Amino acid sequence: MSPISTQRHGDILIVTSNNPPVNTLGHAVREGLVKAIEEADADEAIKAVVIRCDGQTFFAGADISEFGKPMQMPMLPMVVDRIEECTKPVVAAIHGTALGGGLEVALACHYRVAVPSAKLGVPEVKLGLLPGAGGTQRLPRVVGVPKALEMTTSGNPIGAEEAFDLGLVDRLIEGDLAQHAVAYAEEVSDVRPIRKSSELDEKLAEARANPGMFDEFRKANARKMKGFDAPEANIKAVQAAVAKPYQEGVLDERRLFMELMTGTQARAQQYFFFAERKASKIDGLPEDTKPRDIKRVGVIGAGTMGGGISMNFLSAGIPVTIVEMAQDALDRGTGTMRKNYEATAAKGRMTAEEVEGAMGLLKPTLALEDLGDCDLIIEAVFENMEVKKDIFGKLDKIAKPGAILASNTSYLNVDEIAASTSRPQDVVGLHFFSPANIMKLLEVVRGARTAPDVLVTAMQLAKKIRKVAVVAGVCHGFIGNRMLMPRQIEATKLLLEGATPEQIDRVHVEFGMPMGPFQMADLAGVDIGWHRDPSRIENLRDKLAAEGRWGQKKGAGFYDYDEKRRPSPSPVVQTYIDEFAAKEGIQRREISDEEIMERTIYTMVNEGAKILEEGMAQRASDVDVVWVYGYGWPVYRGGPMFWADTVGLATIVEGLKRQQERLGSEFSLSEMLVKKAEAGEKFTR
Ligand code: T1G
Repeated sequence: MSPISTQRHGDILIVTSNNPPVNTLGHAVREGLVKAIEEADADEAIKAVVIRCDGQTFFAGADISEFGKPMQMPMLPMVVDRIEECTKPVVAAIHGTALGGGLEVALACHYRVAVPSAKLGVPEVKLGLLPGAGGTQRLPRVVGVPKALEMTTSGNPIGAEEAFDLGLVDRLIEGDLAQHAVAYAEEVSDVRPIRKSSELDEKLAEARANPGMFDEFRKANARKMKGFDAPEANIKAVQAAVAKPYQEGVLDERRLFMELMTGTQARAQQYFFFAERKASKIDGLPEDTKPRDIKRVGVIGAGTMGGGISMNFLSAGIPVTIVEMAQDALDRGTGTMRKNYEATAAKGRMTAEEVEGAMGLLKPTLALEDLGDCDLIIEAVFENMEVKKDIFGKLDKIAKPGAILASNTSYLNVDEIAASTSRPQDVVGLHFFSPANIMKLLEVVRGARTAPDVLVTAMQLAKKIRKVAVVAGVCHGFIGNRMLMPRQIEATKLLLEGATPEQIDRVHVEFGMPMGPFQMADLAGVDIGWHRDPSRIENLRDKLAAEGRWGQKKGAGFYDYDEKRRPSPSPVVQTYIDEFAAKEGIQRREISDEEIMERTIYTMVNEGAKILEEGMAQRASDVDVVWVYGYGWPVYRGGPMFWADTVGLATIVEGLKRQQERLGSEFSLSEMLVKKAEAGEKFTR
């Protein structure tokens, strides 16, 4: 049974796709669309055509799960050209998200009508690709080059109203979309010549008159596009649309598309598209597990984390009761939240009413007892086990039955925290990443006794507050921070052995990380986790902390900073490094970038493998989701485990063995990693 059906409505042919969940343009849909257009051309009684979709959305693009498999005719470029060649006007009726190939189908239609809530975009760049079915050639002809460049290289959709202003949508429909689309088709059924996007030209004039706009665009977006192949290919394809007629420009598009499609970056980003969605699934839970209803959230602690965490819920319209110990801390915390919202509003990303709306849902208090009506309580206080156990003991008496009790701890043992209550089944870890209102990652730490419905509630709530949640087991540092440890240990040892902070950070930044280990330490705070005793100096970090070199916030850390927080190598720190090296009798030497890679990135992969063999992560792709969303691992490398597969696990094992001596006795190779390497297996395919 084809997902494409046709029906007559007077002299209009209505072509409907019913291909849940998002009407992807799989083979059967493509075949059905061509047949429907042929039916329209063959029958004189048909005066015009409407193409629409059942379900949640208009076509949401090509079927990504078909990529890498043998191509099945008709391919999408042929389908869209066939639609445009139809001898009767074709109208696209758009709702939901017309994305990628979906928007390309709409662009090949001669007219487009949409409901105001619809979104239109070309997210291919997020998959390491470009619109490969004429989109790079038709879109600039309809919306102009500047907008086409922005849409193709960002991958972000625009709303139907903006699309209407740009001329991408011809009419906004209030009411029944199908009915109004048919009426619109009647209106245009005898308009000749039929308007074809591929033949439009006037909106290209601006770029012809100002060819420098492409390089200006490249310069203005260099930072965002750094390391990615696809954005530049999108720009080149749009340039071809300006320089050549459609029939030629589309050949450039196809060549550029195939170059991207066969590259590692596209495979990595397509892998990550599914990895992100798989992370929300928890294996082995009873199918019918229902989430608990979360009407009000309590947050303990109004510091950086508590305030950021609260904002996530307030922005999603969920009321929050926030508790602090002292009025000035409470006022400081709520003041910071308001300031953050106002900064967002100043950037036009929120209205003043929305700011008031969010802050209006906040109930500040000094009384822990006020949390008695909360359905979820999140503790975000000082990272100390005794403090947390004391708080959970109190919560056990205050919280209502069935309330979920969560800790935002980033390292500590959630089972031990749970044991300080009479309801361990209601206890879970919700590890947000700082700044909590910005970072998308949420590690959901599953205690031994955590109930299934608590986990299901956490995953569902994560989606509601626009976080990407990953389930982690109870171990020191869970997934992300646990893999960070070998990296930090080796990076510090490398300093004493002869590398410099800037060399180590450069290797990581060249790899594609947003910053290296020491830049990250200076940003987060060198004093994080410091014992606060300036007389106790056991290592380099103690020394820096004792000297007040706490990082950017103090104008000095591993680097020196000027008033604009621009870093420069610190001779003082180099002296400390030399002193520690001398004290430990370390003969300093020239250290290669390769050794830095092997000792700081290969060791992370090894730790990821241990996390998997201990069952502390459900799947390798979850580890990748943690690192892309929690630490900025370059998505065009897929994540540590996907990347290790592309390098080859045998190469990883070889490199670690080469460093075995320097890694020291506390390092051990993961058995799973060695076994997979020997068997020629992979983590992520
Ligand atoms: N291909 C295959 N499966 C897809 C898919 C796609 N394009 N889009 C969604 N799914 C699956 C998804 O894996 C999930 O499956 C289910 O549908 C619901 O998705 C030639 C080459 C449309 C905004 O990049 O942005 O066209 O987990 O959980 O939150 O130029 O899905 O249920 O088994 O995300 O309501 C371009 C990608 C393709 C759009 C809906 N298009 N999709 O969000 O649901 S490349 C895209 C989305 C292309 C042409 C090029 C979102 C959504 P499961 P979901 P949602």
